[in-house]
Amino acid sequence: METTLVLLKPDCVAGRKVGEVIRRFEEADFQIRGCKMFTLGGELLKEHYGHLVEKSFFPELAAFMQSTPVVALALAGDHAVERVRVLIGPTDSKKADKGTVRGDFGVDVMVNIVHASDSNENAALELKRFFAPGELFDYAMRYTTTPAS
Ligand code: IDP
Ligand code: MG
Repeated sequence: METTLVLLKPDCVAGRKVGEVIRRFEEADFQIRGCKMFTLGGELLKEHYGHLVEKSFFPELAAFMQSTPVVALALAGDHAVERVRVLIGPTDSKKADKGTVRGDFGVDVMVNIVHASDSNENAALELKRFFAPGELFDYAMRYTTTPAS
């Protein structure tokens, strides 16, 4: 079992796709260990996208990422880091297959619905960045719903 960090970006929030995207993660057997909504502050954003701060598109990316609050999710599951990246598709929404989150809902390479950690090392750093220890939960799944027929 691994835990990975997902951010539902402003296009997801503004486009009212939060429920649909979380539904897909739950359907794929991921357990929500943490969930919170907040506006990304400038410093946090620079830390999170540290590999991109020197790029010419960074100001545009920052404006996009701060245009609405985002929703952070900590998702646990088997091979969570890799499986979530497969579910969301590649960075450029236009190159993402239909059936992936970005392929179905993303606009382009910047406006692409979700962030997800790309390695176990980054997942650990990003979970720490966005969740305080008391905001991540471990719980047993004792009660489940009956599947609708
Ligand atoms: P990832 O989100 O698939 O891991 P990264 O290369 O880490 O992709 O880039 C982080 C985010 O920065 C992307 O999800 C996207 O929103 C934005 N981004 C990446 N490349 C570009 C670009 O060429 N133009 C505009 N935005 C970009
Ligand atoms: Mg990345």
